[in-house]
Amino acid sequence: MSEEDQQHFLDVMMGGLANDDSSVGVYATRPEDYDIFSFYLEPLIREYHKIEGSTKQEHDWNIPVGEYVLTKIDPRLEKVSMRARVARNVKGFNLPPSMDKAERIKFENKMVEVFDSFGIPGKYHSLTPGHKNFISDKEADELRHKHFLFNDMTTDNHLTSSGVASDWPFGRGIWISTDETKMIWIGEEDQLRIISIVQGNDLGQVDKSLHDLLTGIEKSGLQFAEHQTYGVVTTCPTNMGTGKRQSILGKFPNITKQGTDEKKLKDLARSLGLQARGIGGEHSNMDKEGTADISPSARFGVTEAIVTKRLWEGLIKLYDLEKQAGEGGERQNCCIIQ
Ligand code: DAR
Repeated sequence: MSEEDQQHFLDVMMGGLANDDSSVGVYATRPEDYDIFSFYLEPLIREYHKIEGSTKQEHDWNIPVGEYVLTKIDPRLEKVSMRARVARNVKGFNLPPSMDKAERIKFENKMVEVFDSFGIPGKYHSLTPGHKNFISDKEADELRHKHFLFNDMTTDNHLTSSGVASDWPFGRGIWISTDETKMIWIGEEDQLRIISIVQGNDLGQVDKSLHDLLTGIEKSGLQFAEHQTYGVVTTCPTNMGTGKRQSILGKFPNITKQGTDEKKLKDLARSLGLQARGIGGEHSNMDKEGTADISPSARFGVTEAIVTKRLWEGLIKLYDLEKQAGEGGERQNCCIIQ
């Protein structure tokens, strides 16, 4: 291994070496890391994503509209905050952990050109001092209050120790569509987080909105880094495959005992192949109504359509458990999917 690769291997490990609470403890620094360091990363990926034997990531965006409708679970679920996002990294650039300030700014400016041409009305807000679209801390906090903009990355030890947050806030920003249902983070954990947030009850609608945005970006000619086996290349191996996370903000006051027992909801969610997080996403807390961000755990070895199906099926079970917890009892086995 060359000295340069030895340094990159150490950089890949830094997040885990510096944070005892790491789950996988690695962040790739370049797309080629997944091949150069496959002796270490392949077993880790297969273990994390529970992949046995040979598998090749497939993509499928054929997701029905009008089928996964939350009011079928409970008529009160009429207006729910539904989110879907994909992580993407563009060929020809390093991954965020090893970008320097100049590369981060170059990437941001490349994306501004895309926003000016991809035909979806919206506005780019830059955190880069001196950028023509620069926004103040007050304006940035207003976008954070709406749960649009990501937090100050230097407040997350995983991101600072791994280099993901280096040169903050240069090369960071967010593009938001005029109707505020589509947005693109620039320079967070991945170069791009392509996001749709829809207030409603049809999971398929979020996917359509997200896929329209993704297609718009692809039409600009940008090529995303893909691995021949693992699919979409992402900074963290946990996001490999589809890079897709789909979630809703749901209320579970009974299971969480008004937000005092988050672990109960997290454990139940995990048993259903779901992940329960706080309302501000990873490493945040739920509120007194037990509001949590619920998403499927699987990202890799499943298609985009399966991710949505798993969310739907998991939610049916989770809301049934919430109803049982409200009735004071907890049946041993869960509901049958109709
Ligand atoms: N610091 C990583 C995070 C793992 C999953 N979350 C991500 N990628 N945002 C860890 O190993 O804990």
